[in-house]
Amino acid sequence: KSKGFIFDLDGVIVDTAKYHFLAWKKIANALEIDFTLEHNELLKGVSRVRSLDIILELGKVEISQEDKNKWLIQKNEDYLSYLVDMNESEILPGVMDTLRFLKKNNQLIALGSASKNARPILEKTGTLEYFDAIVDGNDVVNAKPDPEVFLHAARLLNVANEDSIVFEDSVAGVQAANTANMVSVGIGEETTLHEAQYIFKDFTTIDSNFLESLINR
Ligand code: G16
Ligand code: MG
Repeated sequence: KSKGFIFDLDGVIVDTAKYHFLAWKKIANALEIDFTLEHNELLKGVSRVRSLDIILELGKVEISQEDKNKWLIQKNEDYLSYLVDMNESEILPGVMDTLRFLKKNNQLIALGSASKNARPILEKTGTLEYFDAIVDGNDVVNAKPDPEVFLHAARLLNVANEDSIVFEDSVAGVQAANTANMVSVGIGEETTLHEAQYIFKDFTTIDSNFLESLINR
């Protein structure tokens, strides 16, 4: 029987985390708020609206809802400007091999992303066809660390939560996977993602033996 492999998007399939960072940094600077790469970890996997609130909290700055909406629009316009020329070269190393291996072994694949820009990114990178189900920021009410996005994905794949494996680069996403009783595989640094059941630096260090062990567990 097939397992459900659920992939986060930003920072797992594509290297868009750097574009989110640049777009947020511009806004933080405009608001005279110090914003470092370390602060940025707090934003990974977190919704756009919540991300702005976190930045404002960091700077102890309060602004009106009207101004928030203005910055949210600007953030997305700036972010989208980085995606205009996006193509398959932005797929992170080892990801395609993993997707192909899972497909070849008749496994189910879903996207579980907080982003509202997920579909165009999958289209531009030519990865859309690998996904049996897509759940993104347009489909869920509660953002990670709430498990809603992954629970929804498993339901669409028609697999049990226990038979689902989540690949995540964010702390919030790892927590969401754990709460959902799914296998959490952190992609990134051990120091940041220590709550994950397994941690790999990137997909080039995930071999077919490991994937087979997940399929047969
Ligand atoms: C991503 C990023 C977050 C971003 C969120 C919303 O989630 O990790 O930094 O704030 O999506 O993105 P957008 O502004 O495009 O709707 P994920 O879950 O794919 O890592
Ligand atoms: Mg991510």
